[in-house]
Amino acid sequence: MTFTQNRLSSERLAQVSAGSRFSYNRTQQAIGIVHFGIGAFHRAHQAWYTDRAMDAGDRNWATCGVSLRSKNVADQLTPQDGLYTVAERSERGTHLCVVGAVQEVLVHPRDCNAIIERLSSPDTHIASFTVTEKGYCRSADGSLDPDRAGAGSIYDYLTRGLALRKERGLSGLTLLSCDNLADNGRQLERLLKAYCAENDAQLGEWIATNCTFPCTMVDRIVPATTDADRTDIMEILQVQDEAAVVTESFTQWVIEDKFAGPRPAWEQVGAEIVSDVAPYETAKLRMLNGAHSALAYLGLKAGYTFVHEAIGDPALRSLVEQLMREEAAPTVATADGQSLPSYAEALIARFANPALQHKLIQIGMDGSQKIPQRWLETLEANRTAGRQCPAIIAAMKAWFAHLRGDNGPVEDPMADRLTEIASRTSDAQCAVALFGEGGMMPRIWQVSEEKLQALFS
Ligand code: CS2
Repeated sequence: MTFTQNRLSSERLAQVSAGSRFSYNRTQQAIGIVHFGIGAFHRAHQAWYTDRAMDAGDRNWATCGVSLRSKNVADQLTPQDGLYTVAERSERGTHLCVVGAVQEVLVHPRDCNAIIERLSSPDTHIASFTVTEKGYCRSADGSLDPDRAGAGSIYDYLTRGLALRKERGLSGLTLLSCDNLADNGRQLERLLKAYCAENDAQLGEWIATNCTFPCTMVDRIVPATTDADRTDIMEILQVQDEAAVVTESFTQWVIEDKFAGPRPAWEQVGAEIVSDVAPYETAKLRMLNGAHSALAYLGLKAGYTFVHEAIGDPALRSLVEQLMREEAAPTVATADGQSLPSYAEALIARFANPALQHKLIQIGMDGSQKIPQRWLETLEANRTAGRQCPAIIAAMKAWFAHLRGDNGPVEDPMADRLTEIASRTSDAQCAVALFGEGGMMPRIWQVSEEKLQALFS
C-alpha cells in the first residue's frame, strides 16, 4: 500500500509530535559520507549514530546513500527528503525517532555519474558499506571473483571515484566496511587491492598510501519492515513513512581507530573506538550470528516462523546455549573486561524479544556466504583443540535440509549448485562435497573426509 497523502517530508516534519527528532539544521549539512547499501540495517545503525552525532553538535556528516541492486529505497526515501523513522521495539513498547542524516539516495546504474562525483567531492571523507556478505564478490577460496566484481560492484565505483580524487589532488578516504565478515576492513583492503592489480596498479598504490580500511563490529537486530509495521508507525506518528525501520533498543558499534581523515564524533553517542576490534567481532560473529543461523535452520525445521518462537523451545534453546557457551566462546580471545558468559545471557534475552517479529527465513538467506565466519571458523578452532561441536553439526544438518527445499525456494548466490548437490546426496555425502578437499565451500575447516563421514552419518 502506498500513501501519497500526508507523507513524511521536511515540510511535514513540524507535524510530527511523537518520539524524538534531531534539532540540527539539515539544509546546512554538507555530505561527508557516501554509504553503499542503504537498506534497513544501515538506516537503523550507522545513519542513526551519525544523526545522533550531528544532534550532539557535530556538523557536515550528512549521508549520500547508494543502492546498487534496486531503486526501492530511493523510491521510499526521495519523496520524504531522506527522512525516516527508527522504531525501537521491546516488551515495554515502541520508541520512535525521526532520523535526518540521509540527504540523498542514488541508484546504480541510473545515477552512476552522480555517485562517482559524490565519492570525489572534497566534502566526502568516508565511504562506508553494508552490502551484505555477497556484495564483496568473493570466490569460494576467498579471492576476488572477477566475474562478479565488474560494472556496478563496489570495486568499480570505488576505483572510479578514487581515481578522480587522485587526479584532482584530493585526500584519500576512510573505507569503512560494516558487514558481518571476519576482519571486514582487511578483507575489503585485500579485495580492492586485487581489483586494482588487475585494472590500475598505480591507483592501487595511491589507495594504499592515502586510504584506510578500519575493521568494525556492528550489532543491531533489524528485521525487514512489514506493511503492518508501517501502519502501526503511521498510527503513532500521524504521518505516513514508507521508509520506516523497526529494530531493538540494543545497539553496538565498535570501530578500529584507523581513519584517513576527519570522522563524526561517533564515540560521543555510544560507539566504541578501539585499537583492536577482533575480540568483539569474533565473539559477535561466532556467538550472535552463529546462534542466529542455527536458530534459523533448526527453528524452520521445527515449524517455527520467528526467532522468539524458536528460542522459546527448550530443546532449541539448550542447543543454542551449547553452541554459544561451549563451542563458540572457548574459541574467542577476549579483550580486557569482555565477559562471554554475560554476552551469551544478553543474547538469549535479545533473541526472546517478541516485539521484534524477526523471521527465521530472513536469517536463513545466503547461508553459503554466512556459514564460513559463523560456524566453520568455530569448527576449525575446536578441531585443533580436540573438541567436538555437536550443536553446530546439528545446525549444519538442518542447513542441508533447507538446501533440499524443505523450507521453500533457497535464496543464496550459490543456490543452484548447492541445492543440486544437497538433493542428490545423504548428509554425509553432502558434507564431503561441501567441506572436503576441493569442496564447494571455503576450506576453513581442515577436517578429513573420514571424519566428515563419521560426523554426518
Ligand atoms: C542476522 C544478522 O540476518 C542475519 O544473518 O544474523 O542480520 C543479525 O541480525 C545482525 O548481525 C545483528 O547485529
